Amino acid sequence: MHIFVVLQQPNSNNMLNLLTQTTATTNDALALLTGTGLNSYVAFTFFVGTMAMMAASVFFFFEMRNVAERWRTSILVSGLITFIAAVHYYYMRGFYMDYQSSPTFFRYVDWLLTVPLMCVEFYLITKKAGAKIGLMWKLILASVIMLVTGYFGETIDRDQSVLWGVISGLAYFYIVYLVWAGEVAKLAETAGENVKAAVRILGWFVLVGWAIYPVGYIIGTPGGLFGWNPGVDPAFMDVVYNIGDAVNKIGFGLVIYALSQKEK
Ligand SMILES: *C/C=C(C)/C=C/C=C(C)/C=C/C1=C(C)CCCC1(C)C
Repeated sequence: MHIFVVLQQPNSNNMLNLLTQTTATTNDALALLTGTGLNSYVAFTFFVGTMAMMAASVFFFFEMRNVAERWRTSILVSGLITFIAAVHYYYMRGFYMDYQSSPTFFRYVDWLLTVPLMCVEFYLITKKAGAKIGLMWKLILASVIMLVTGYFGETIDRDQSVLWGVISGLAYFYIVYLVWAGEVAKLAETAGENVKAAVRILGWFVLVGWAIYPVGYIIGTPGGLFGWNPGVDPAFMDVVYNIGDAVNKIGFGLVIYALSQKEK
């Protein structure tokens, strides 16, 4: 698609011209990618993010054969998380190249599909210790409430963004609670050293890795937090999200993969 944008530049009338010229107009996309401004970092991290998510998906899907049968679903879900993100990143990357902006909408669609799946992972790895299906639904419901209310506050009902943010935050802390002290933590306690250690690391992902999103929400809210607004460029938050997403989604899956290797 972007190639066509370049092809249709008025000064690229013939193929030879197109192949040999290096005028500024044909190099807009390249300049965006290789430049040093904040926009360039966003564009670049969209590219690398897309590739990383794709590579991780291939890895998880192929490694499903190499893990014990009882871990296969967990590894499949890890692959689905990065695969869904890869498709979104591919699209968001293209959108950014065309418009140098990254609508909040796409990120939320991605989150709405991937975050509940990450929550399902907690159920899957504690299942053998007796986790009930009800725990899975609690985690899914909390994550959906967190994201839908967050979306309302960030786009539809901006005036009430503090209220929506608080509701969303409560659902978030409920997930943190389940993982650190509630049902998930208790089940992990009886599931053996490896599962316990993995749940602990995944708990850090939820507590620290996921915290970049509410921080971005607060920074992007007019008036910020209690009237304090650091005035951060949205492009900066895009770079943070692009790097954070890769760590949160690929890293999360790798912790589960490592667990499956220890528990052959
Ligand atoms: C791969 C994507 C992930 C792990 C996204 C996670 C997103 C969140 C934990 C978002 C949380 C939010 C709040 C806790 C309050 C403000 C609104 C949100 C949705 C940004």
